[in-house]
Amino acid sequence: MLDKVVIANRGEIALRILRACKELGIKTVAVYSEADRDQKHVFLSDESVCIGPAASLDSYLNIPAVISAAEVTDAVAIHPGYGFLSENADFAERVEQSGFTFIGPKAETIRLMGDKVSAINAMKKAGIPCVPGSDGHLGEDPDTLLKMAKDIGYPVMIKAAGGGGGRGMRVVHSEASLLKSISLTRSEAASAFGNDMLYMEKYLEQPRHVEIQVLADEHNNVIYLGERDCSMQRRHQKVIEEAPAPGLDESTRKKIGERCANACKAISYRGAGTFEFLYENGEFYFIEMNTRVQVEHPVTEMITGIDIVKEQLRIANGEPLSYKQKDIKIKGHAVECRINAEDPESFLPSPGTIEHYHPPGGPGIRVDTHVYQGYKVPPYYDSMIGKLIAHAETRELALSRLSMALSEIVIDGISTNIPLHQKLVQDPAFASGGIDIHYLENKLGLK
Ligand code: MV4
Repeated sequence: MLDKVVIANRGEIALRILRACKELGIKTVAVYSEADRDQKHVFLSDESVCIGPAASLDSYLNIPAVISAAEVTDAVAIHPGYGFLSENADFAERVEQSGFTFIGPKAETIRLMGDKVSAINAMKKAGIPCVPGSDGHLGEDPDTLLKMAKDIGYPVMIKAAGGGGGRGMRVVHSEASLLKSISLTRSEAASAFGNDMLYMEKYLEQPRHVEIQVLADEHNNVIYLGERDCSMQRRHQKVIEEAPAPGLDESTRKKIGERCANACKAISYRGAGTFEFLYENGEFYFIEMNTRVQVEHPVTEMITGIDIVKEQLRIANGEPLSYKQKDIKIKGHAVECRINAEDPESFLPSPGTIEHYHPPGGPGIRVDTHVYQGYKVPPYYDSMIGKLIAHAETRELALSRLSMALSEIVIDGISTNIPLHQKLVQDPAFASGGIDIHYLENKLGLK
């Protein structure tokens, strides 16, 4: 097994990775910023290295600092978690060039998926259903663009090839605004991503966000672990995720899952990965692929019994997957609430000291968090302070357990979005299952 791993992240995912390493007998190195000396995983790691000041750019995003930490501690591999450097192809490349194992796909795969046009082209070729749209990048000729949009049919969406996760895109409802919208999106993309390449898709009006989790090893074995529905979101930040997706039947799951697994083989994918789809009228439309472990991976772990982070570590060590597709059985239903340190009304961040903390418990309850009584939520990073996950035989019971757990939690001293979650898990439309990606924003707008 890997001897020693650097955990190049912070917060709950750093602790999650640390626990997976410990279970596999792997030594751990925590790297932390000056604002994160009191992180729980720093206390629990075998070694720790301060890699710079609070600002992410000077610490968690500082490639030489992270690689130096691996060098001075004699580590063999680096786990990037999510966010920060996790989908930075240059980082993955430099990690490998420095003689360490990057726990994730090959740098070239990260690069392929980072350019959304090359990702879509690769997926189309590999048999993944995509949104009807432009074949590659948009050119400059106005007549060609107008004809393309007309053929696709309005509304269309203009997206930046260098964007993703909701950045750099625009809906166009009619011919009158097409060319203007393209030039606006192009200049925004140029300044935001340093890449002004664009593409065009049919705009799907009321889709759900359904994503497929896969695991692939270096021996051409690939499995899919079913799907997650992440439609409950606000401004491209997921709020509640669940698995399986309400109303998706076993044959549909098998069909799209097998396609994703085959696509992984076609591109020699390695590691954990997620195919993001829009799901509308029973059809899947690929939009992006994530090459990292995701925030919401626990709901998949709960319904499959598979430890995704341990599998990432085994794969990085060159081992074959611990499971075959026939071993994967979906058991029950899991729902996750992202707990943020923020005002539940204004959504403004609420950093500060946690004066009292009482976690919830009981059957089927999982809490992934790094916080503890006396912990100070710093103002420098993402406001997510943990995740509450409920698992049960049925979706109804999972929601009821979630509701109970939310009412048990005590987090005093800062504001959290727990009151919002309490309303959402009891919301009739959400409770009936299958809301679309606009549901939450519409609900919040109507208040
Ligand atoms: C779309 C779309 C509708 N039609 N593409 C937003 C994030 C990025 N990953 C892709 N996104 C979208 N692409 C077409 N052709 C609607 C969205 C979208 C969205 C997608 C997933 C989850 C939340 C969303 C919120 C708004 C828009």
